[in-house]
Amino acid sequence: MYKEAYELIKNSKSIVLISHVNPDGDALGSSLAMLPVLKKMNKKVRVVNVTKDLPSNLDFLPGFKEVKRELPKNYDLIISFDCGSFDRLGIETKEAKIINFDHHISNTRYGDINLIEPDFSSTGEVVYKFLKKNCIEIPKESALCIYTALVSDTGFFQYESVNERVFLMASELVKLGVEPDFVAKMLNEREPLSKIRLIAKILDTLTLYLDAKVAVVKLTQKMLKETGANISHAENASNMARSLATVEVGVLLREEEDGRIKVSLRSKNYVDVSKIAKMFGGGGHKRAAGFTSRYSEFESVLKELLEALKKEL
Ligand SMILES: [Mn+2]
Repeated sequence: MYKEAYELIKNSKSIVLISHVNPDGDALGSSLAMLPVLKKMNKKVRVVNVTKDLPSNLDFLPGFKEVKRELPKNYDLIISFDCGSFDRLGIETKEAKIINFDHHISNTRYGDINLIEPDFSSTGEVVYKFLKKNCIEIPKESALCIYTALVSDTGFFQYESVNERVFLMASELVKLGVEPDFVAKMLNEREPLSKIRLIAKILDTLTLYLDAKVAVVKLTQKMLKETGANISHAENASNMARSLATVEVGVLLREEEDGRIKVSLRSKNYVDVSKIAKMFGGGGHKRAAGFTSRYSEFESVLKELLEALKKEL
């Protein structure tokens, strides 16, 4: 499959690298990792993400400024990254062939070639495997992007997906010139004041349920307006809720611009939140998943969710 994907790339002229809406470090990092590789192969390449405000803490990734919101006029191949279902790419067309790089267990396999590794730490790791399998030299810029993808999705080597293979990959990326402290400072030490103000508001809503095993925090559009923060600044809120000693599942209920409510779930030890997200039409990983609710009031969303969680606790 990895060889097949390489053949398809070789036989394509104009390629789109695209990741899911509201991208994280893995989504953007893994797509940007392929940019210098394809440029070296003399391909016409455009990196696309339809999101209006990309997370500013990822602006150090080589190629960040080249990311466009629109597809080019002509292209013959789409490569998608870190995206469990086609609709999360935010594009209409399905005309070109698709290679689907991902590690979500819930991936719907919408590609013509699907490189899905549910046990992998990150989509960055799938990209790394692709480069290795095809004996492609890893450019320094790609190493930085893959490393960023890796630390973003493992919370800097904290989660269950971290194993010897991950450290061996990290070791090689560092050998290729990645400076871990630089990446950590870029990702974590450049917070805007608006984000800290937003987090204060979100944490103020923290409520415990089900014998304090579930912690729920809320984000409203009003909070975004009051603080001037954007929605990507709330990314960590469910992790913070989970970090409480008694808590197994941390939940963020997020009011979207269109009034719908997005639910993100983080578990600590045993609840498979991808299973719960799937029940409500979403997806993700065992310890991190999400869905958009059919309800648009916090109370109804929460009632339904707590009923589902109760059975798993
Ligand atoms: Mn990922």
